Amino acid sequence: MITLLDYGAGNVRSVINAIESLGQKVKIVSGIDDLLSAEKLVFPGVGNFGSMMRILNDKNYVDALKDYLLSNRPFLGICLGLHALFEKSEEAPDTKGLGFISGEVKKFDINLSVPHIGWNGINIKKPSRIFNGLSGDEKFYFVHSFHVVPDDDSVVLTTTNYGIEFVSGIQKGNITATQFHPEKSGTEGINVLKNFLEPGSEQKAITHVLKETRLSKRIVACLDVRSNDHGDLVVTKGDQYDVRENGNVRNLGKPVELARTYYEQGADEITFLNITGFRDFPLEDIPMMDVLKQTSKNVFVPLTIGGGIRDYTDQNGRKYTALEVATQYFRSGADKISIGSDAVLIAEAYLRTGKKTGNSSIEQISEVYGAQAVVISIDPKRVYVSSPDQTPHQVIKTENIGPLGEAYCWYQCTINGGREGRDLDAITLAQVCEKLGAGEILLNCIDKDGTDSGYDLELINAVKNAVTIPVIASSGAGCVEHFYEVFTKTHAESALAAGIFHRKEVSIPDVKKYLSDKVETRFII
Ligand code: 1PR
Repeated sequence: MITLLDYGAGNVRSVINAIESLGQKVKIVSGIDDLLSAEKLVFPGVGNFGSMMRILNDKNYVDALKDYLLSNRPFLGICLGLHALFEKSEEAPDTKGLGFISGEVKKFDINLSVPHIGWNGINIKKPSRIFNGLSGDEKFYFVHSFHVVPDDDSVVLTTTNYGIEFVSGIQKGNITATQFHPEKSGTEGINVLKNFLEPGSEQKAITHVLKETRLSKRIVACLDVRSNDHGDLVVTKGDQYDVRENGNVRNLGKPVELARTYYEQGADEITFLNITGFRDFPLEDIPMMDVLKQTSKNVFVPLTIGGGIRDYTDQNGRKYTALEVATQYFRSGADKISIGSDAVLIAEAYLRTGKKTGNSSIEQISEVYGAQAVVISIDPKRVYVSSPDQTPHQVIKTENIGPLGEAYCWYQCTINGGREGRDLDAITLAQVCEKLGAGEILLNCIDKDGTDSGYDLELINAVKNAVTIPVIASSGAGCVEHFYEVFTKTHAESALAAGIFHRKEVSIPDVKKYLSDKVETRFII
C-alpha cells in the first residue's frame, strides 16, 4: 500500500492514476495516524510553497512528516514535495519548510522564460534505484519557477540545465525527491515510479556520460470539444473558428480515444478546449469532467483544459468562483487550466483602474495552484491600419499587406469563441495577464485557424517578445515544415496543432522525425 499526502492543491489525480496503473493501491492521508503508519509515502506537490506549508501546519502534519523523514522510511517528493524538504523558499520568505535538508529554494534568475516548462534531461550524479533500467538520456516533464539549492552536495541526485545548472533531484538515504514530474513523463516517468514503488530492486551504478541537458520544444495536440447536435461530446475543428459543415458540427472523433492515441504517438502535451464552455456552466458539464477523468487514467503527459473558467451564479443564486471551477478541473485530472474570455475582461478592468484586485480568476488560481497552472488562451484576429497612429493599440509592421495596401496591423482580442471583438490587443492582453500571475500563453490566431497555411509568425514574435513567460504557438499548422519554421523563426516554446492530426494528414511522429536533427525534441517513435 502506498500512502499519498494530498495537502489539497494541484493535480494529485494524475499521481494516483500513475501509481494505480502499476497495480498498486493508494491510501490518501486523512489524518496524522496515516502518516505515522505509512510505509511508503509519496508527496506530490503543485502550487505555492507558502500555501502548502500553511495547510500542512493547519492540519498538524509537520511534526509527523519530520518524524517520517527522520525514520528513513521510503519517501518520494515531487516538485513542491521536493521544495518542502528544505528550510525555506523565496516563494514565501516568511514561511518555514520542513528543514530536513539544509538549504533553500530560489527563484530562477535567468535570461530565459520562467516558469521552466517542458521536457528536459537529467544528469544522474549518483546511483539510485529509481533510475534502474533507464539509460540516463531520457527527458522528463518539468514545470516550475523555483529550484532547490542544498548546502550539502552529497544529497544531489540529479542536475538539469536551464540557463544555469540546477539541482533537479535529491536523495538522502531512502528519501528521494525530484523536481520533475514522473507521473507526467510518459513511460520513462512511470518506470521511475515503478522503481520507487517496487521493493527489492538493487541500486545500480549509472554509467552515462554527463552532458548539458536541453529543454525540448513541445508538440501539443489540441482537441476542441463540444456537444454535437445529437448531444454527444465530440472532437471538432473549425475553419477560422467555424466548426459547422453543411450545417452540422464536424465530428472528428471521440475525445478520450483521440487523446490516448496522441499520447501513444508521442504528444508532449494534450489540450482540451471546451469550446462552448463560455455559455455553459462547467461544473454541470459532467461529460467533460468525465473526459478528463478517463483521459488522465492512461495519458501520462500534461493535460490542459480550457473553456468556461470564470465566476458563475447558478439558477438558485449560488455563486461559484473561477477558483472552484478550476479546482474541479484539477481534481478531475487537469494539470493546467486555460482562461480565454474571462482573461480579456480581467485585462480590460485592470487597464481601466490600473489596480490588481487579487480577486480575478487569474490571480486567485495562480495564488493557489501556482503561475505554471494558469494558461491564457488568446483568440485574436488581424485588424489592418495604414499607419500606427490610426489606433491606440500595439501595432506591428506586417509583410502580409492588407486588402487596401495597409502595411500595419494590430491583433484584436475576441471573446466567446471569436464571436465578439473587443477594444484590446493581444500583446497588451498577454502583458497584463503575465503581470496578474499567468504562467503561459496559448496563442491562437483566428485568421490562421484551420487554414493549413502556417503559423502567424509576426503575431507570435510580437507576443513572445513582449512577455517572459512561455508561449504556445497555435493555429495554421499544415505540414511538418511549419513546425520547423515556427521554432526557428520565433522563440515560441511549443507548437500546437489540431486539424492536421485529427484528419491524419500529418502525425506527431512525422513532425518529430522531421525535426529530429534540426530542433531539440523529445523522443521519436
Ligand atoms: O473563452 O475561457 O470559455 O475558453 C474557450 C476556449 O475555446 C478558448 O481557448 C478558445 O480558443 C476556444 N474556442 C472557442 N471557440 C472555438 C472555435 O473554434 N469555434 N477553439 C475555440 C479554438 C483554436 C485552437 C485550434 C488551433 C489549431 N480553437 O486551439 O485548436 O487554432 O488549429 P489548426 O491546427 O487546425 O489550425 P473561454
